[in-house]
Amino acid sequence: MKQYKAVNWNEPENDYALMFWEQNIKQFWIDTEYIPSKDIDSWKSLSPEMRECYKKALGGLTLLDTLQSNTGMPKIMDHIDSLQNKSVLAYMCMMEAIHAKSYSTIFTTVATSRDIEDIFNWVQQNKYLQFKASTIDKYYRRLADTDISKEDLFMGLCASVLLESFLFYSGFFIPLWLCGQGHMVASADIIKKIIADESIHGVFVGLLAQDVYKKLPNPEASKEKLVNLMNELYENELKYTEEIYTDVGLTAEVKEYVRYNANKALMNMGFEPIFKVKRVNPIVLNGLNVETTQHDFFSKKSTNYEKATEIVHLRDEDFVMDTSIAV
Ligand code: MN3
Ligand code: MN3
Repeated sequence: MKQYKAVNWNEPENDYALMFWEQNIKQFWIDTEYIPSKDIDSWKSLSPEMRECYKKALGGLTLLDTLQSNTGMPKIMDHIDSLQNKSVLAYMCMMEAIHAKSYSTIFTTVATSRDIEDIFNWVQQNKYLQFKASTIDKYYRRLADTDISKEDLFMGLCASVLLESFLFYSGFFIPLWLCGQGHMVASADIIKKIIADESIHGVFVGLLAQDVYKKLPNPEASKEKLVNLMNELYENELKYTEEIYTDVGLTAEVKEYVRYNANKALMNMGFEPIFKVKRVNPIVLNGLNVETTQHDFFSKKSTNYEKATEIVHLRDEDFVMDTSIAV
């Protein structure tokens, strides 16, 4: 007969669950604490092409957060033995639902009901977005069975890290780029909170993936599958980027940012970077690097946020990566 176990936080199950739990709690926020309506004048000052790009970027982000909340986190949780790690994933799952909702909080202040309807229809019909979602979901669906291979679990965890640390960034580019120049700053406060969360999610799920990787029967073959998946998604990101950024002339810079974050995803899973990155637009990096905000994994709340008690500012080193490694 199955014995049901209760989660006991007084006995550490591993050396990181409590740390991740506490860091997640420190980063807690809800969308309604922010005031994107401050951006209405800024929104009106943007060109129609820029507004279109921004809406599509946020629509795409909404889709990814919906998938992560509804499927990714719950399916992964089913296959994680540590009850404390499960609790961390459950918390992250709840934050994914807040993320998905927060884009609507931005939409409702800048877009008409008709506009909003158009964006959600566009998301449902855009082949690149649908490809992203269905490709990742394919790996999540394999986790629906109780009896899965170690490789299925590894690939499911990797799919999650690719979503968290890589696939979001073609969408994050435009709010950061605008904010770095003083546009849509209030909405960017929300986006930066999401980025801080995705950063910790990618690191945590990446650690879970690394744990499973050590136990794989044929790690090299599994790694090859991961790299193939990454390349498949990368090709799709390039096309998606062209579709939404060509009219605002930012395609080349977004692609560079996509490669930069693809490398970060690989590093979260314990692998070497494979993409050559020359120079990421400093405005986008500066979009994160304002005095009032931090994004990194060990950051506390934004100083814009009343409950902040202790602030760790971003340093330039947070963005430094070795660009000499390339295949
Ligand atoms: Mn999220
Ligand atoms: Mn996430």
